[in-house]
Amino acid sequence: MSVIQDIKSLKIQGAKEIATASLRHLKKFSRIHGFGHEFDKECKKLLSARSTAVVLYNVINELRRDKRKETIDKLLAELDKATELIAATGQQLIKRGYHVHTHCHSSEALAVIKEAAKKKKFSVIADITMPRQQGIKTAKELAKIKNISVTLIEDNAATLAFTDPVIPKDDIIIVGCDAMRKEGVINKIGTYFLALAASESNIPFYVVGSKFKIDKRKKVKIEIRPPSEVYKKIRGVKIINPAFDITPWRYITGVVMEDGIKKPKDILAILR
Ligand code: RUB
Repeated sequence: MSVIQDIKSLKIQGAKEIATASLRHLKKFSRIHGFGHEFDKECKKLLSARSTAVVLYNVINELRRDKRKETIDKLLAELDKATELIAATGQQLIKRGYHVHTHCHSSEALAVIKEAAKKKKFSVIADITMPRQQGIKTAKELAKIKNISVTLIEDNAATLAFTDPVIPKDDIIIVGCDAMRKEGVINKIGTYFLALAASESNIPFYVVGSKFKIDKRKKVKIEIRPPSEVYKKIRGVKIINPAFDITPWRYITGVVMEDGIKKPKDILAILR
């Protein structure tokens, strides 16, 4: 299978992973085809595979300004360094004994959680994340980490994690993001609902994202995925399957970035 197919099928998922897998692919591609017309065409194909997340767009833009193997290497190193810095900063949000709630599978949110687990014992509540259930990947990955106990819940049970003793009560919600825009934070479908519910119960809601998630594109298209991911064909019924939603900034407590924990107004200032 090609990298593009792996991205489309979600075998490779998450904004950062899509960008790093694409950069690695472009490095190999350029060895055979160089950095000319074929390379540009390959970049376009990669960009259209999953167009909502902005990381790939931002790195390809930088690469287009300086098309060299060294630029690819520099971008790959920067992406990894960003995660390392984010993890070091974000881990302080998680206190010993906390119940940390997360949605979908975000490598950057998980980096924060894993870093915190190096020194503290706590629990993580993972939403299953319908329809593609990326939460299972999150739960399995975190279950291997010493100091973390993991609970997997169905997305619609999330509000019970604010109020009900059956599910550990949330102390904090930490999610990743696909893009930070002036309208809000784009992340996996269901994030907005979670943020709304968190705000109702005064649970702090944090987003994790590197500078590569800053989205200055004029417009963004929310990816619509195949209806079959939601349900098989039903005669006379239209099925719509949007992959992401946009959480308005007023529901976000803070954003963990490489250089610290920012307030929504700080991000809006960067975006201006
Ligand atoms: C993944 C998703 C992740 C962000 C951030 O959606 O919404 O929260 O992409 O991920 P999908 P990361 O599974 O549809 O790609 O922190 O790894 O960049």
